[in-house]
This record gives sequence, structure tokens and C-alpha cells, in this order.
Amino acid sequence: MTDKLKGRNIIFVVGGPGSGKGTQCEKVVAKYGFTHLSSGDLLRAEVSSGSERGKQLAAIMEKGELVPLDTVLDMIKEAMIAKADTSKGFLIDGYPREVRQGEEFEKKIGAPSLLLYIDAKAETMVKRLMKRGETSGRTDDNEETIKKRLDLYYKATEPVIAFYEGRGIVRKIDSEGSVDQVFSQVAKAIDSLK
Ligand code: B4P
Repeated sequence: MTDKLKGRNIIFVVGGPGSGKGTQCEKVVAKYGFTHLSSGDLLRAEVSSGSERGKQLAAIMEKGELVPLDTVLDMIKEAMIAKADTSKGFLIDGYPREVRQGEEFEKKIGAPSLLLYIDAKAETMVKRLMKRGETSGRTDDNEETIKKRLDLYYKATEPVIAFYEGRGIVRKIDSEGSVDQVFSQVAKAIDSLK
């Protein structure tokens, strides 16, 4: 099954909660036509379906914790296979959240050619998420859960960046500026792949 995904351009998009990952991915899709797969969106779709698995996921996400690795990886893999024939490349947003997720992805799917590290200060991320929480209806956009998501990011996800830095594929993006300022750095990093 994974043969379908061989040789595909894969870009990991990693950053803290509220760093601007999803926002930048939308702009990348508009400019480059890549396929955007957000682990958070895939999980929220499962929750909205009302399935038994969705109910279990909802309880974990509400607490700001990571859902089991196999669940999220299977969802990403299925979504990639479904788009494999037409995709120009994949933006994998919000994954890996921990080093083991990266290792398993490579075993089951393939290696990334670039990791976009979307970097913002903790206070910036909190401010953005609290603002989004006013209208998003997301059960995890509240002060208590945001704090837990941030703690988990520093503990589990930052080591992912160090892991891929060793391979020379990390491009750090300063995400403190406006959406367009951030995007000009993202576009430069993607153009450097050609
Ligand atoms: P995610 O859906 O990944 O949620 P997120 O970290 O908040 O990122 P998102 O992409 O939505 O927000 P963005 O920064 O673009 O994860 C949610 C939960 O799902 C996790 O806590 C976990 O439970 C589970 N999960 C997801 N992936 C998993 C995995 N791999 N393994 C296990 N569990 C997993 O934007 C935030 C806000 O900032 C927006 O309102 C935006 O408009 C604003 N903003 C963005 N850029 C801006 C800028 N430059 N200036 C001003 N505002 C900006």
C-alpha cells in the first residue's frame, strides 16, 4: 500500500499550539497546490462523526493530551493514500508531536524532505489561542487546556526539532510577525527545495 506514496514530497509542519501552523498551511496550499493534512483536523472530523472512537478521542483532546500514536498515524496514512494519485506533495501539519511519531511515520510511510519549524513565544501563542477561543467553539481553546498543551509542546515536541536538525532539514520560521511576513519566510524555505 505504501508503494503509492514512494518518492512523494513530504513536508512536516511543527510548532506550538497557536504558533500559526494551520494558518500558514492554508497559504501554502493556495500558492503551491500541496495537499494539506492536519492531524488535529483529521481527529476533530472523527470526533464530529460521533463514532465510538471519536468519543474516546474527544476526552483526550479536551484535556490537551496526545491521542494514541497508532490512531493518528493510521488516519494520516489513509488520507495520504486517498490523495496519492493527484497530490503534488504533502504538508503534514501538527505531526510529529513526539520523536516516536516521526520514527513510526518514516517506517510506515517515508522520510520528510523539509521540516518547517513555526516558532512563536509562549505569550504570543496563548494570546492567539485565547482570541480564537472567543469564536472557535473548540473545547481545547481555554486557559487551562492551553497551558497543558504548551507544557506538552515544550516537553514532547521540541525534541522532534532537535532530532531532525541532525539531518539538516529544519527551517526555522519566526512566527511573531503578520501572517504575510511569516509566509514570506515559509515560501523561501519551500522554494529552496527546488
Ligand atoms: P491542532 O489542531 O494541531 O491545534 P493547534 O496546535 O492549536 O494548531 P492550529 O494549526 O489549529 O492553530 P494555528 O497555530 O494555525 O491540535 C489539537 C489537539 O489535537 C492536540 O492538543 C492533541 O490533543 C490532538 N493532536 C493533534 N495532532 C496530534 C498528534 N500528532 N498526535 C497526538 N495528538 C494530536 O492558529 C492559531 C490561531 O492564531 C488562529 O486563530 C490564527 O488565526 C492565529 N494566527 C496564526 N498566525 C498568526 C499571525 N501571524 N498573527 C496573528 N494571529 C495569527
